[in-house]
Amino acid sequence: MGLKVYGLPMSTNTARVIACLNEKGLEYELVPVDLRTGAHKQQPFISLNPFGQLPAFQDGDLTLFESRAITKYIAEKYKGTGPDLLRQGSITESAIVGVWLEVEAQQFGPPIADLVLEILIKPMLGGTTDPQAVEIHAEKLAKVLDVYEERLTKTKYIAGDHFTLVDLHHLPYTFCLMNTPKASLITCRPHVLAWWEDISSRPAWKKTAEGIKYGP
Ligand code: GS8
Repeated sequence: MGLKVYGLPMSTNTARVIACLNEKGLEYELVPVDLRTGAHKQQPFISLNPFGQLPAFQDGDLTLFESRAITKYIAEKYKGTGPDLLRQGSITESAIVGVWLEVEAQQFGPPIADLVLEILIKPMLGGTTDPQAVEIHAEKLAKVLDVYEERLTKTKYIAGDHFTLVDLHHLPYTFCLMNTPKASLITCRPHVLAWWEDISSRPAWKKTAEGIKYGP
């Protein structure tokens, strides 16, 4: 049985999983889940993810949800294929990957998700952006990016001198941010910008991004 991703290419969390599969050059089947009809809150999808959120993933009899746990599984199972995304050959390098995986999930993820929701998703769904909320989320994200700017003066990628799962996890939301006026949060920081240009020009991400379309 092959690999199955349940989700949508324009869902950031689904795109995180697709980006990982593309880095590893793996074949998979994308099973669309229609958010507009609420299919994610109903059977059969909630048997795959009881929280009713995209994505879910199947590898034979194994069912997973939470995009970051799914990518970690893929990176471990296919460690011999494509880039070494977890640096497991070295205890120290893999510990540093672990640190920055947490930073992406706990520090970077929440403000960028809130910002993208406010600026990009709300208007797409017919709502209105709250400019005050935008500034609050942008300020929180700026503080995280200041740490990244400093870090990237010392290392080429976030967890060291190699592209890892840490960088990959940043791709979907940063891609969304770059389609908004708040792209300036990235472009005004030279090391963050150089890092973004590097990681977003990887063929696996370009292929993933082709599926992401905004607007009607
Ligand atoms: C978040 C999933 C999520 O919010 C993960 O997989 O990383 N921590 C989880 N999914 C959104 C789609 S955007 O990618 C979703 O399903 N939203 C609809 C909802 O929450 O009802």
